Amino acid sequence: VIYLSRRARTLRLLGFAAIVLVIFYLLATYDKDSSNLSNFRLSKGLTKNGQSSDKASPQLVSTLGNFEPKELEDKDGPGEKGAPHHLQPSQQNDAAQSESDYGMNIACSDEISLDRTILDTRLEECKRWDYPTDLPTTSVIIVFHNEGWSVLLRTVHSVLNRTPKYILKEILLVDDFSDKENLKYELEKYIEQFDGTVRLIRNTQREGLIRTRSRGAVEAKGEVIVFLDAHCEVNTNWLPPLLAPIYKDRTTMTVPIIDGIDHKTFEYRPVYGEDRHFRGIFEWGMLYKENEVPERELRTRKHNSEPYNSPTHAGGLFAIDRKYFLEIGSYDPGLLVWGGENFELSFKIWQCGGSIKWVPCSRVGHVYRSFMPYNFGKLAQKKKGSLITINYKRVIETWFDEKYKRFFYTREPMARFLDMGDISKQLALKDRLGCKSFQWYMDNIAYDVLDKFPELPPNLHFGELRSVAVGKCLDTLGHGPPSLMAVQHCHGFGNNQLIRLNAKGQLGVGERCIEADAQGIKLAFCRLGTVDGPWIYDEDSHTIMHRVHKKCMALHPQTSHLSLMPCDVNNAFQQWLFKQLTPK
Ligand code: LR7
Ligand code: MN
Repeated sequence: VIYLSRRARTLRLLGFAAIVLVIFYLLATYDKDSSNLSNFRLSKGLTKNGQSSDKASPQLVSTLGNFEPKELEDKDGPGEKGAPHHLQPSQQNDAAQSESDYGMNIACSDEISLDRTILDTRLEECKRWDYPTDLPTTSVIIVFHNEGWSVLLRTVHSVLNRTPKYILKEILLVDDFSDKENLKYELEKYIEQFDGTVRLIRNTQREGLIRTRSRGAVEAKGEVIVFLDAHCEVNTNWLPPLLAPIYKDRTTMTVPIIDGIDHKTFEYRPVYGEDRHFRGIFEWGMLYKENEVPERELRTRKHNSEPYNSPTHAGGLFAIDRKYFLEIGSYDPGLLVWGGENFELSFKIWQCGGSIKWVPCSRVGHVYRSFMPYNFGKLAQKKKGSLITINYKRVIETWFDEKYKRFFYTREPMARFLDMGDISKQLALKDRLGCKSFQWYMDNIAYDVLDKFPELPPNLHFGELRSVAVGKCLDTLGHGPPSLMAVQHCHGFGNNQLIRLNAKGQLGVGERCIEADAQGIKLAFCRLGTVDGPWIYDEDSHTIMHRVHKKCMALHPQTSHLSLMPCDVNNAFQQWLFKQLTPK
């Protein structure tokens, strides 16, 4: 038996009491919502547990905040202050050529300074935040495939010009197997001037943006990684507001507000006016949507410029703790090229104990292209449409509960037949991280989705809708709403000919609805928040009746115009057959 002096015993007791207190403290501060990821929280990383929250939280001050530039540059020239730039009539050929090569007017961009100024589109209040001064170092990762030179490099310059030096560890350019000549040696030469701050690595085959980003995350050296598309311009003091929430809680991912840069004139335009906040949601075909932030969410904040929770994000632009991103498996490596990865990451983060915040004080401009200028490469020798749907299918099969999977397959009936590959590793990851159900996510985070996109009634029929009289199929012709529907040769691929009739009388194509007015049968926007419609299909006579007008869908024998006519069950021009399709 070891005999302890009274003093030593007291010390031991005190030490013991201290340990008990610490354990008690840890239990008391154990956040139930994120208990599944508590091992992440306690692991070495950016968690600032135990640090006074004053230091970790931004403070609103009465003067200019700590990272604000004291004055903004005032320059004149093409595109300065984000103004639209117009080319001379003689340059229209170059403009047209670059628009068809890149989906944006690179000829216009080429005339604008790489260091151009843009308008500060933030809320006034944003200038008065003091952020923690020991923010984590950051790698800005820009993946690219055949981007225009001046657009790519303006992205780089804007980051260098508008980011505090000691936070910016590096800009990591990841080339996804581009074949444009100037992106080879010339680019390597160009970035030498930045003395290693700008690093370039290259894929040895086309990987697609999703895998290329995951590779960037592995190669990055910063504590936090920020992804940007290769046609962005970051705005004033964009980075500290993205880093602050991550610094406080390393399982938070942050998203800037994305302003628009016009693909023809490069005008920089704020996406929303003052005082309105939006967040990312989705409809059941997994199309990305934005919705005004519900009161319930806004109320949780003290100031209008503070970050707020969002169910998901557009995909391209966000910040996340690097190790956390790798711990949650980065992106599902089974996702190919483009699409769905934003949902995969969002569901994973929320369901497995993390959070996503949109940050009003961080603004980044993005060029929305006129069309996608690249194909999907050898990796994906399938049609673009079905490839993206395969990605969606992997994501919903991994993260949705049965009930919600049904909504997806109702909206995308062909997806049932697509081969999504093996998702057992994703399911194992979900299990290992102890992630919550999709129902939990819908109830607590994405609670505004069902208001906009209610539960979908089952389809009574889906497939192509063929006219008995002429053997042609109902077709949108690829036009957006409002536009007249037509009939075309039946191609069997679905797409613009994939028609659904649900149990509540709604006739739909993709996310759109088919309606009738005096002009004829039309493709229309579905009324937000509704899933019903006026149509009744009679299995015996094969007519499609409009319940309100009590008339039937009819094809004009001579003009092929579609309209409502008094029902005549014996008229072949009013008879329609649904034919179920399988992917070709
Ligand atoms: O095979 C490819 N390899 C690549 O490296 C294809 C693309 N890329 C690069 C490309 O050069 C670009 O830098 O990846 C980046 C994104 O590709 P874009 O710009 O063609 O995508 P997008 O802006 O049309 O689409 C949005 O959705 C994508 C879905 O996978 C990505 O998440 C994009 O990052 C995303 N963009 C945004 O979120 C910006 C806001 C737009 C919106 C809505
Ligand atoms: Mn983009």
